[in-house]
Amino acid sequence: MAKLSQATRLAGPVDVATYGEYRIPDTPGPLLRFTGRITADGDFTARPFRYHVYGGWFCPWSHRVAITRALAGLEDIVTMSFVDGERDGRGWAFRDQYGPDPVNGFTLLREVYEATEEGFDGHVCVPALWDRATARLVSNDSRGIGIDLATRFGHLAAPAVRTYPEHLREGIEQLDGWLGPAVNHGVGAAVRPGPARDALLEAFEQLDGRLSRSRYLLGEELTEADVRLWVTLVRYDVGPNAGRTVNPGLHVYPHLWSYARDLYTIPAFRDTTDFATFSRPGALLPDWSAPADR
Ligand SMILES: N[C@@H](CCC(=O)N[C@@H](CS)C(=O)NCC(=O)O)C(=O)O
Repeated sequence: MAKLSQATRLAGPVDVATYGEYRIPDTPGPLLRFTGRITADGDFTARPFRYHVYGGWFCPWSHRVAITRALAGLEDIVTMSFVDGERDGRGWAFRDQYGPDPVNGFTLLREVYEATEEGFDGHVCVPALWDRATARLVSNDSRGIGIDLATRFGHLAAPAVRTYPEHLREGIEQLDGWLGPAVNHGVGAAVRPGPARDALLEAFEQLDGRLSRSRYLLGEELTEADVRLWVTLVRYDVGPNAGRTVNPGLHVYPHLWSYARDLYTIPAFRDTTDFATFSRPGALLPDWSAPADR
């Protein structure tokens, strides 16, 4: 077979006139259909170069996986690529800026899902973990992907940080039960006055107190809990709070704000962050490089 040129493996420009606006499918049933896990001896085991993460620079859930992958020292072991930040009715696609699909050569992310399940009619989202060995998606659930990258590859890489250590798992998931709804999922609705805004600002207040007493959320060890929170914090003042409608900015919580900047000094966080991909036009970017003093 002739080798396809790069151009034939790109989706072509976003074309809403032809393909319409992207619509989240309203198919009944769970939207996250792939929830496979990497285990020590099951169908999906940890091997070098076996897995690929399809991500999006704009996407906080992909960002979590990108940070965890870097902290786990897996950049050469689990590959990752990025879809374009714009979409039409065809959904996420591979275009010039972040390049083609390096694994399958597909032009649309939808094809990755369809290659796994014929006629797939669910949610075509990033992040998604692909298995080269069985040629299928393992998971499109960022939580499971993050935990597996953090815990299953220790024999293949030297992690900079173990982000999901056993003794802190309960604390990490407990925090998630609170911060998931109040912050990560609540921040969008907080642009309007109401319970979501109250819960978000109350959470920020409490986090500020907590972070005045410890460097990270669960003490002196950086964990998945920090990764999960941070991807929302870094988007806050240029995304949902770009018009400063929710509050004057993250800086009104001095400990939370210096904690967020402290994390930004770590390459796994800094190098996986591209503000342009998630900033509203004209949004004022706070000084993330100001010394964190922690
Ligand atoms: N709960 C999913 C959420 C992932 C998600 O919402 N991804 C967005 C981009 S940030 C997406 O691809 N959405 C596709 C869609 O809306 O159909 C996870 O944690 O992995």
